[in-house]
Order: sequence, then structure tokens, then C-alpha cells
Amino acid sequence: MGEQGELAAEQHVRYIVTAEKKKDSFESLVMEHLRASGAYWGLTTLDLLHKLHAVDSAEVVDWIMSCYHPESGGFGGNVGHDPHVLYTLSAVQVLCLFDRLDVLDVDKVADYVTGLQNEDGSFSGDIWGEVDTRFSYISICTLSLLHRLHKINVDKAVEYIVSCKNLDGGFGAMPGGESHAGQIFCCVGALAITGSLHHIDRDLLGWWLCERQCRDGGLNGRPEKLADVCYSWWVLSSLIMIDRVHWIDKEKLAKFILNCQDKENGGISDRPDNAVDIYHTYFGVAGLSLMEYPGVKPMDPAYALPLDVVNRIFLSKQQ
Ligand code: GRG
Repeated sequence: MGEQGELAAEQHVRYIVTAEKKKDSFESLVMEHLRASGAYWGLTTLDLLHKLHAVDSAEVVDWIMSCYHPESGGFGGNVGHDPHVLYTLSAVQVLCLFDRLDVLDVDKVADYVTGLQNEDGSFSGDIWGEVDTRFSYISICTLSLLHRLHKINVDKAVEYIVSCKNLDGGFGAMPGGESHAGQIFCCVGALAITGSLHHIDRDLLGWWLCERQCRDGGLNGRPEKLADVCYSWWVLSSLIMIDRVHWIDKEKLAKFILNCQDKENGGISDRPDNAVDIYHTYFGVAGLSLMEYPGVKPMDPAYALPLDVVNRIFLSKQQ
């Protein structure tokens, strides 16, 4: 592939809008079980590129609500799929993008999330009980966006996250779990939202995170692994939250992301010359947003939503 050049924003918008319509494609098949998250990735990318109006908001909101389970208060990843906190956050994030939280029974959704907190402060992802720091972040982020953080035991939630901190300054999926950039985003994000960042040794964690930059300029998720565009988000957002983002060579990282574009048909892949998908398209554009790339809206590193959307939620009247 030749020179990376600039962000092919128009092509990426076209790729996202048309990917949604290709119902029989390979991509829509692998996306079937996590379509609510796919909607969040695609729609946030459109918003970052100032093109959210390219989709029919009423249609999206109707579809999101068809994934809702009124008896539990949770959302499934697709119509007829079981509820899970991951898709509940994606649904709430999509509704935030369109400023349509009014369609929710906010307390019912908040009670679904609250009911998944365990005695030790951790969170399960659904009724089947898997515990992971991803679910701590997801629950805390969802409840905060709904102005319902007070419904959980925040002190216990924070205590559990801190118990997943490692000697290298990073965080894992559970106590003693290996540090991984994705889990670090979740733990740092949850601590940021709850005002608990003082539990982090910023220099130690910042050092571990900036060592994720590989020779090709891209970031990996843990030592000895290949760079992947998605870590541009997980690592940069964490570095921003602990105020150490200047330890990364932004120019080299931006080049790496831009080199992963399909400049003709749109979309971004995990690394140069691989097949594009909506997940890496989102995290590539989101990474560029965190580096203040021209023409891309700024993002909030903790809520993983455009900054203007987050400001609208927290500056508006409490529901
Ligand atoms: C709202 C942005 C947002 C997220 C919601 C689901 C979630 C919360 C966070 C997931 C964080 C996470 C664990 C990300 C990592 C995803 C990933 C690429 C895992 C791959 O792990 P390996 O071991 O890959 O297959 P490596 O790169 O380590 O070889």
C-alpha cells in the first residue's frame, strides 16, 4: 500500500452507511449477535465525522428499542437476543447520540444494571454471572449517563477495581489477571467517572502504556503483541485520563492508523493491508479524534462518546 495521505472521511461515511444495508454480507453475519454494539461503533463514527444526519434517527431508535426487554430492563445485542450489560450500554450510547434518552424507562434500565452488582463490588455481565472489569466499567458508565450512579455501592465498585491493579501499574479482568490495555481502559474509565483516579500511580501506568507503541508507530495491547488500530483508542484514552498522552509519538501513530485505511471503498483495518471492519473503522477514527485530527469531533475519553454529546447530558437538567 502506498503513502497514507489524509483521512478518507467521505469513503468511511459511505462504507458505514452501505455496510448496514448489505444484510447477506460476511460482515453482517459475524455482527449478528452484537448488532447493538455495531450500531454504536458505526453511528459514533458518523457523528465524529459530522455525518450523523446521514441515517434516519427515528428508524435507529425504533430498532434499538426492539432489542429492549421490558421485563428485565436490559437490552440484547439484536432483536430476540438475551439481555446483557454490554448491549445495554451500547443502546444507551446510541440514544445519547440522538438525544433520545426520553424513550427509556430510565429507572427500569438502571435497576437492571444495579441488580448485577455482586457483594464484593464487582459486576456480572448478565444473569449467567461472568465477572470481568469490563462489566464494572460498562455498569458505571451506563448508570452515570442515566444520572443513576447513586443506585449502586460506588465505594465497593471502586474497591473491587483497585483489587485488580497489578504491580506493573496496569489492570486485568479480575484480581491477579494480566494487565491488558483494553481492561486498563475499563478500569481507568470507571475510576475517572467515579472521581477515583487517585488510586492510580500515573507515572507507572503511563510508562507501561507508552511502551505499547511499536516500531511501526501503532500500539499493541500488551508486551510482545502486534500493533492493532483498536489500541489507539484503549491506550490513548487511558493516557489522556491520567494526563500522560504526551509520552506517545502521535505523528507516528496517526500515520499507522491512516495506513490502515481502504482509501477506495472506505473502512479501516486492524493493521495495514488487512480487511476493514466497522469496529476498527470506529477505533481508528476515535484514535485520530483523541489526537485532535482536523475535521474530526473531539471525544470524551471516559464515556467514549463525542464531547458535545457528553456535555449535553451533564449540562442538561437531571432526569
Ligand atoms: C464503550 C468503548 C466502549 C467499550 C465498552 C467492551 C468494553 C467496554 C471494553 C473492552 C475492552 C477490551 C478488553 C478490549 C480489548 C479487545 C481485544 C482486541 C482483545 C483481544 O485480545 P487478544 O488477546 O489480543 O486476542 P492481543 O492484541 O492481546 O493479541
